[in-house]
Amino acid sequence: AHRSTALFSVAAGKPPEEDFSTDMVKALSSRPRCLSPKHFYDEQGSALFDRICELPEYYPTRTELALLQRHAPEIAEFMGPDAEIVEFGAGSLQKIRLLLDAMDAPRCYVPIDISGTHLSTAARALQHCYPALDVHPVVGDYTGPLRLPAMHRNSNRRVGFFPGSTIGNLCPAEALSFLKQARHILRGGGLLLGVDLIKDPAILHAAYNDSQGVTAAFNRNVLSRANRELDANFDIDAFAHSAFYNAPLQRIEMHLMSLRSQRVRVCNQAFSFAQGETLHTESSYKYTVDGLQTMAAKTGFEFGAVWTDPENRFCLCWLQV
Ligand code: AVJ
Repeated sequence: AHRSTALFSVAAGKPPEEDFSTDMVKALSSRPRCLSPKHFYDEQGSALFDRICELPEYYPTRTELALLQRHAPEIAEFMGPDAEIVEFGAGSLQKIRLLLDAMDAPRCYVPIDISGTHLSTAARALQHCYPALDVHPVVGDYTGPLRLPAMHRNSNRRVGFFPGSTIGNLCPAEALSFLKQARHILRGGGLLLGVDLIKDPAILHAAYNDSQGVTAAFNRNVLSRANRELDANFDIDAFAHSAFYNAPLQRIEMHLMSLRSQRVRVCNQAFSFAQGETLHTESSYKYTVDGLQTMAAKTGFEFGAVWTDPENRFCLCWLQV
């Protein structure tokens, strides 16, 4: 029988929309101005991100999919039979299919994502393809304290999946505390982590400055979202997409740069931008395999296996609890 995927458990913390208004006002009030990249993902932002994943310059998604495809049997061994899988930042639920197809009787799948409508649509589609799997979507921010549904009764272990180099959105200290929390939740299992690797800055630059301008539209959408949800009056064309590799900090930074001096209204408050002033909208940290190993060791995880592509662009690793 098909189970209903319409009911969500909500992760602890504020609803995403309320969080957006608080964070945006805070970002505009402080210097430097910095907003969490989680606010990119309203419905339109999630759709734009799905388009980014298909861009010729954006290599991470297709590289990781190839790694998953190629090593799924080995990964499935690590995950073990009768597992419950928790995915952090699950998005469109495409990658998990490669694992589900290789796994022995996966019992339950708990995708967590901040983009509620997008998640609900994707969860319904997945449930339809895997009728025996208990799909239990959770809407919310998984970097805060989490309230997960109790472990599935027919499952004996809980494993995690954190693909897409989403961990790169966390600064190193936040990444550490996320991994510590994950390790606590995943008692008895392990975590499959997908991470983008440090490489030729020209390749990184192209991935965040695509020729079709989809990444620019994705970045600017956070201002459109403010206009839609926060009664803001951003002149979207007066902000330029800026993305560059910050080598000392080993991260891509995305900013929105004011092209002229201007004033904007957000939530009934006025803010001014000088020409060239930016709103920092995202950091995307890049790692080395050694760096990941060191980080994992600090959190108590055991490094089980590492898989990389021939060009060393991306890596998947299994962290044993
Ligand atoms: C979802 C954080 C992995 O940093 O590559 C893609 C988001 N931003 N293009 C990334 C993103 C601009 C993406 N992550």
